[in-house]
Amino acid sequence: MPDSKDKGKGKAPQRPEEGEEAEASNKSSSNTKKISPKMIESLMNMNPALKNELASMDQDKATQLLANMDMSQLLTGLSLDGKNKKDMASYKFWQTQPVPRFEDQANQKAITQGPIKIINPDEVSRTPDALVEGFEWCTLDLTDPEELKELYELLNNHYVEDDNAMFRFSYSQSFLHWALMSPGWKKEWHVGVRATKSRKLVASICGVPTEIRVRNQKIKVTEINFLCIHKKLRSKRLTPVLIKEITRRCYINGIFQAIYTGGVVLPTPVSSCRYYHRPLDWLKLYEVGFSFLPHGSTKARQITKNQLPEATALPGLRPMEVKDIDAVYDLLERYMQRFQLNQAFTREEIEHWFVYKKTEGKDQVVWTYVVEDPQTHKITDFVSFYNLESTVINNPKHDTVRAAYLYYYATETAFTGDEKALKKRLLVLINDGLICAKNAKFDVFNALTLHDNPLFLEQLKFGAGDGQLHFYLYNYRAAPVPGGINDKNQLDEKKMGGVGIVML
Ligand code: MYA
Repeated sequence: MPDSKDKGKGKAPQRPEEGEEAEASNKSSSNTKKISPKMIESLMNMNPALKNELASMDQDKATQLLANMDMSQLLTGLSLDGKNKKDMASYKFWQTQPVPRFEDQANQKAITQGPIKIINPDEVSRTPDALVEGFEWCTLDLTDPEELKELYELLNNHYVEDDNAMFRFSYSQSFLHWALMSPGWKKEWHVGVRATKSRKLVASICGVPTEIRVRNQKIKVTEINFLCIHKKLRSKRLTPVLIKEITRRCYINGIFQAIYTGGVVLPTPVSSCRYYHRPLDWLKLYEVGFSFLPHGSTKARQITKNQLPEATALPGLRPMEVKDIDAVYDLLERYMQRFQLNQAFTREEIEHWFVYKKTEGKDQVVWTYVVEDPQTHKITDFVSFYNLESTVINNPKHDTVRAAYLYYYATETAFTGDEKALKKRLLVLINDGLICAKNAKFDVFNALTLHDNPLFLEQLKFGAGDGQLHFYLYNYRAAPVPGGINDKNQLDEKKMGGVGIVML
């Protein structure tokens, strides 16, 4: 089954684990015992240190050893020698960067939170490093529809795919506009590389400014995304050059920290979450090879199992409007503070990220629904999701899968201190989100194990995916933050309260 490949973001369509649904009642057994050959292959790609060590062993011995390691070891770059030795040496570039080393992060008691390196912007070079002959730097002007289209085309052909090259993310131009021109955005942080002769855009790395809180410390950061290299230019060490260039451009602008995510294990995740998938159109997902028919089930049974009511349940649920901005801002701000790592939104950002304004020629990217109490007219809850389609590669029947990704949500019930009531409320609120997504013709609803999601994922029939998403901070040290999963990569309500940020 596809997985977050070594270069992937862990976000391309990830199929629910084979047999997961059939085994739903047996969740307490260790996942590592059921590890499939494909999963082993993906894990190896995510853990080069382990891969090197296993290369010299025969397959049976390697499989046996893997079965005895737990998922967190496999995912965080631990090697096999039993001394928890982690292999920084294999990261030739990352070992030179101001990021925590694996061994620092394991020694949680010694972690003093804060910047790793103090940067003096006056000492930062005013010119980029040279690129290899035939290529040159460019700054993308995404307000120019032509340049937006160029980035769209680069990503559409070369961005994150699943391991079996069955699906590739297809960020729409409207999506890129939304994601990369948020309040305070800077043109210089939309970095490209062009082939000098043909002028063709062959690589990108982008950032937008925002503020996050790490255990109540507010930090100005750049959110880095859309690192992409044309397939023909892979494995030429262009990535470090791109990362150094965007770092230089951030430093010059007085930003010394960044946040980013990836499916690949790098030094060193501050948190890791797992993907979950809720089929909305099970038959289509089956036809494109995303969903399996669990052993002993039938197509009809799967369709029935995943059916949703047509009407939402919460009285007062309606699309968010401009007039709701203050109420959502206030509610989300309080809700966010319940998580160790969260986004400190401004009012302007709330408007940008959540309010859909119909514009001619632009596809809808974000759907936000508020719950307005019919009596008090107070906004008591909200839920949002965004649209990220994937191209289906080489399928005779379908070209795209329309995936809704759970974005931010919040409810007043969270502040009652009653955990059971919170769970009950979220089951209804998120189920209403599923219904809205189904009515908006989405095929699947994806969510990570962040926020309070472990409270509802299984009951709402989300299946565990094989994709992992790691969260990273650049030039900032912080003790690990729980990601809603335990050492066996299973949902764990005791591991909530960590990640409160959703990265696109
Ligand atoms: S994650 C999405 C990444 N994009 C894709 O997966 C799209 C499809 N794949 C590709 O385009 C290429 O395969 C990429 C690698 C570009 C991923 N993040 O050039 P190389 C390291 C960071 O020969 P290639 C997103 O957008 C690798 O470990 N590093 O490799 C967030 C090795 O270093 P080391 C990565 O395969 C991005 C080196 O690159 C990643 O041709 C956040 C090899 O370079 C990765 N996803 O191309 C970036 N993948 O020797 C960090 C590989 O040490 C931002 N590598 O092992 C940091 C903050 C910067 C701003 C700071 C401001 C203060």
